[in-house]
Amino acid sequence: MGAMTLITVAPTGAESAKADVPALPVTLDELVQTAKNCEAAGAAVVHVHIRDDSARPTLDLARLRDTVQALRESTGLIVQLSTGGAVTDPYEDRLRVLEAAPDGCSLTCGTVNFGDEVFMNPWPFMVELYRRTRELEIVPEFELFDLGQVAALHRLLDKHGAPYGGRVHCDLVMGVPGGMPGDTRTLVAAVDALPEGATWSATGVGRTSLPVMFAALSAGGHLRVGMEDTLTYARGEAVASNAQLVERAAAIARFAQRPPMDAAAAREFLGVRPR
Ligand code: KMH
Ligand code: ZN
Repeated sequence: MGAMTLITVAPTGAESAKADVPALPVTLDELVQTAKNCEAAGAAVVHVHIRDDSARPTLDLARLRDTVQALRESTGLIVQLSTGGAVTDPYEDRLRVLEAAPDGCSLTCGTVNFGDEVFMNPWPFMVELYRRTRELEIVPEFELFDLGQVAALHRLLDKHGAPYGGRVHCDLVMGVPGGMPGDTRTLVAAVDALPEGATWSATGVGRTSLPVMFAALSAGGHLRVGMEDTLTYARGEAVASNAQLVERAAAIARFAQRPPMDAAAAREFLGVRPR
């Protein structure tokens, strides 16, 4: 079998308001339906942020547990919970996310300016989160918003050993105002700096979505798409649904002779514990 593309969908995020973006999945039913549609379109991983009854971001543990269970019942997707949450979430709440027992979680490798705000990931928090992923057998995905975070990932692995599952998989999050730009030369520099043997996906926020997608495919990487990162499909055209973004990514991956990986193959690829 030739090389395949892991597609992750990040359908919701913590930044957009439902009132501004009606297509954003914010209820459990909307999230589950979105996940099913995205799996059918070629996604293998879902990166999950949830909302409360008022559609505001929450890290409520009972809701997170219900979400993990519902996604497992309705899809074969690998369920990756965000430990980034919203920029206002306290560290303790972000650590507690792991108690919802997802397959995987995000782990951002450093603090970064995030638009007008700051996304805080100080070293002691990273280390404690990493320690808990190993203890609870949850596969971390290392989120890298700039090149300094790549250096911090090396430091984490050098000091604290390999992740649960034995694979190092990273996601380059590019084009955040305050982080690394979403262009090919920066992507190549980041990929060159990754730990030996690491695999990686890339996502370009906003208008960097397509350049980053093409650069990632040409450099042998994998893709993350979704309304967490991208709300405009084309000039002047709002994204209609997360599945629309996954369909486009899957089509481009097929053109590149790197068709989407299904969830079973992705489990093996990421070292995720069998269900
Ligand atoms: N919402 C951002 C502050 C993650 O999910 O781990 C952080 C974020 C990263 O989305
Ligand atoms: Zn996220």
